[in-house]
Amino acid sequence: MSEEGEMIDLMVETVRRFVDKELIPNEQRLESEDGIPAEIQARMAELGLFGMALPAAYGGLGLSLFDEVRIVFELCRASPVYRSLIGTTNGVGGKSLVFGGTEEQKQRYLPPIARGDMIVSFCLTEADAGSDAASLRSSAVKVKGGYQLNGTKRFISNAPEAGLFVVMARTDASQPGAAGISAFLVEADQAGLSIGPNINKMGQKGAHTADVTFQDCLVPDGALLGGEEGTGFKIAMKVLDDGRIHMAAVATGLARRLIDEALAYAKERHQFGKPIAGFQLIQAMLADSETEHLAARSMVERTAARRDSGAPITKDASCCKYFATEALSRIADRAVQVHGGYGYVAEYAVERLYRDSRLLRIFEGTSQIQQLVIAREMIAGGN
Ligand code: COS
Repeated sequence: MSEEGEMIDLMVETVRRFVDKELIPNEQRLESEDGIPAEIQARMAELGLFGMALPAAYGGLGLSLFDEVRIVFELCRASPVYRSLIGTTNGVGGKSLVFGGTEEQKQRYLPPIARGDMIVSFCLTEADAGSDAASLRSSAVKVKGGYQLNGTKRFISNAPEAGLFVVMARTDASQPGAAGISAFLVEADQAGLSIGPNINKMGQKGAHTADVTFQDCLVPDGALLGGEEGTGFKIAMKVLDDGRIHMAAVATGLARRLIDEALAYAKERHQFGKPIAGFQLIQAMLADSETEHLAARSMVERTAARRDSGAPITKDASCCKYFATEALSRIADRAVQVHGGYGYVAEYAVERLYRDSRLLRIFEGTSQIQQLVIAREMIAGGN
């Protein structure tokens, strides 16, 4: 095996131990302390997790997408709240800079992001522009020396922690669709930027989501991502392609955990004089979940490897996210079912993970948007 292969294997093993020894035992604290304890965040930074997908030239680990998903499979056996904090630095936020930033922008922002010193948030969604992202109405009007931003972004992950916001706003009011949208890099302390209260979600408590408002927020010309107007939407779609594979890997990791919880419980819980794992109706649920997990993992690994080889993967990225997150919901439901009444009470992890799982079929493109992308690409004869 190559030196690089050995290094990745070692990192996967290190993350596996970290998950079992530190992340899973501290899961209850995420909700009670409403956030990730500082010492765990520091350890995540030490392991390089904030910059694992960012290029080594800017201080990241420079992992391929294939290696990234291997790490994510392990990491997401623990509460997805941990992943959430590094999700936007390695994903939609950080990769916007990698794919679309100028050299100067990359040099300025990527190193602190990779170190875990600067969280990035990705601001695309608005109250009236969710699935129809290209209809967004936030504006960026050209003024002397920069742009003036106005508008409110909704459901922004990690907004309270963020040091930098990648903001999609319309620079050309005469273009109502994608072509009029540009991306901006807005630092958190910029006058005119304000963060709303943390939104009380069904699950993933401890991962923060808030609205971000820009009111006459003046940013310099250098804040325009890539230095070119009209490219914002395409950059967003490109980072979402990778993001959807990453999210499918999150679903796969979480599915593994739920199956492990269900299996362990089925072996220890006795009814009718024997462990319930001995009953075929329980076995059927375990087998269906294991099969779906293997299918999801195989799809993710194949698509990540194809993406690394430079193949177009828009369709397959959506297939992965669609299948893996829908499978996760079925697997989470079965895990609760195997636990019976205990699956419905808060002391058991499956109750929390069931709620956490539900978000995956919604964010970074709903299942219905994935279906739409898949069918569109099929009809257009795409990848
Ligand atoms: N990669 C690169 N470019 C892409 C792309 C991709 N994956 N997908 C679309 N584009 C380009 C198109 O080629 C088109 O460019 P041209 O006009 O030069 O041909 C432009 O972007 C607009 O694309 P399209 O016409 O397909 O846009 P639509 O408004 O029809 O919307 C969907 C496309 C629905 C797929 C998009 O709005 C979407 O993904 N919505 C969900 C948003 C989402 O995931 N939100 C989650 C929150 S953000 S974490």
